[in-house]
Amino acid sequence: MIREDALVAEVGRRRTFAIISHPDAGKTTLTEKLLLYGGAIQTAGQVAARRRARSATSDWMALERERGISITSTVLQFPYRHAVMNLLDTPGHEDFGEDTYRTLLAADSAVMLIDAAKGVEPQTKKLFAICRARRIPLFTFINKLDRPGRDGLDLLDELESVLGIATYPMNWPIGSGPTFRGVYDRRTREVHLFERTVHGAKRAPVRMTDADDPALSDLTDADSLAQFRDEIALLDGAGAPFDREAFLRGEASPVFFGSAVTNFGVELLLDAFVELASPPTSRIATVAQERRPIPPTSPTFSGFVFKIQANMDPRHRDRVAFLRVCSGCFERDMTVMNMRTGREVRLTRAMKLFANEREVVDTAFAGDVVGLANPGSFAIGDTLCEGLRVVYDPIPSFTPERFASLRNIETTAYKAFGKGLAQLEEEGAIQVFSSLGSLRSEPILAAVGHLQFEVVRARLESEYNVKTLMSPLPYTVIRRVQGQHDAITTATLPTNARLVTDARAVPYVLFESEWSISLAEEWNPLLRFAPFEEGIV
Ligand SMILES: Nc1nc2c(ncn2[C@@H]2O[C@H](COP(=O)(O)OP(=O)(O)OP(=O)(O)O)[C@@H](O)[C@H]2O)c(=O)[nH]1
Ligand SMILES: [Mg+2]
Repeated sequence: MIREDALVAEVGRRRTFAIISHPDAGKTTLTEKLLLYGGAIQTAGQVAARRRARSATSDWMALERERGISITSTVLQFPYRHAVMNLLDTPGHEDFGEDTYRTLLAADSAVMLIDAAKGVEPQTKKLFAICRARRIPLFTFINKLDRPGRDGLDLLDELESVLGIATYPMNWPIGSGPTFRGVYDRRTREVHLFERTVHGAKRAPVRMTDADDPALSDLTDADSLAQFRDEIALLDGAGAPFDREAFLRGEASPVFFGSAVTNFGVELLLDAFVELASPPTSRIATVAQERRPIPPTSPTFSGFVFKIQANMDPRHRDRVAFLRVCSGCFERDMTVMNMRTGREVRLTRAMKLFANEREVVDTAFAGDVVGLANPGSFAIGDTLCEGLRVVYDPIPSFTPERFASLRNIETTAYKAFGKGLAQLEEEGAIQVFSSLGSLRSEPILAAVGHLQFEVVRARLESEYNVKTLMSPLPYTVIRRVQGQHDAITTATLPTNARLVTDARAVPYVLFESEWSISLAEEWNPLLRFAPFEEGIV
């Protein structure tokens, strides 16, 4: 077993964080540049790459590369200075919000991206609310400064008024769009001047001068310089110093300005991040029916599965469970208890993850994310532990709002169809129901957003070689039916409602409207039509 001081030192080096925002603000681009500055990759791949250019590391799925959007969250582990970074790139699109939500549960802090031209967008608000509820420390990166954007002060004002978080600009831009020349670091009072490099693929040259350096006037026009100096005077005059405690409580966010695509400001963000972001902290778990915090440096290992992904590596075509280590030290070959199944599992095949690349891992510490080969032993939300029996809170499923039936076109491929659908359901990419009582009927897929359906069809075809036909169904509401088995199977339902079950034979009813639910309630007084998921944050 690892010595206590060694464990404390290892945990203290961990920085586990998610990058979040509304779609297209530049999360994957920033991820790529963080990897570049972290020395984890040599050349940054372009998002929405032109032909032959390398694609972004974290958008590894064929469909992501085709469409230039992130569909699934990605884990990238790399060392930076004294720290070990566990970076989680998340998809911004709300249809994939459940995956982003689960990934945020594994993070200790987050970097929120804001498009300088657009400000606080709807999906950013939703993700912010999740961070706020969990009091996750939040960094803000205002991106795309190379393009004409909104005024810095105006953006800060919006962050404060719309999100209700205090802001503290760590650096400040000089000019914007075509006149953007760099950023001024308010702590060191240095000006970092950046130059564009071809496609932003190499390290940006950085030169420093004094803030009052008259050379500044040679670099930018008089108007931009005057505005910059006025704004700095205003910020300095406003006074309050950066409050690290408020930041750690999730109440104040340090703000950075930059342009991920051209590398502006990325290194400054990374350096401040390593210094300010907190290492893993205690997490609440249930121990013998009692809720209590489990410190990350507790000597016994524990963690939970927050994500499952099949077919990440076309050479292996296996399923990987993503485990967030919450306490202690993980060792390969260790035997742990899966608290859901009550079974002991030996963790023989564990890997360090770098997007879809993997490497055998022998040890990992609280804060790390480890990939476990998953031949069906793990499900999302499972707690694994050694010694002390702890259970981390279950991960709720989002309530689906869209439904469709799915047909396998080539009946010969029925085995692959069943397997593909089961594995994608296990990932939480989709939920699958079947009509009660009719074994041979087509499966009914349920999702929060339409894009999930498209992804499932495309992945069934590319990963399982199964062609399918999908027909949308008119249902919009799902309710869990509670009551006696016989009363459920003989329930009188409105003609446009349908009784279905999930893979564990739990009965649900699909309705087209709330009004239809009232009818069902009236006709079946012995049954309860409960919300799909009770108690989601
Ligand atoms: N001009 C400019 N464009 C940028 C910058 N950063 C990213 N982009 C572009 O914005 C688009 C979206 O970038 P992504 O990094 O894929 O955005 P994302 O936030 O990961 O998007 P989703 O994962 O789909 O939510 C791409 O075309 C990028 O090249 C920037 O600093 N300046
Ligand atoms: Mg992305």
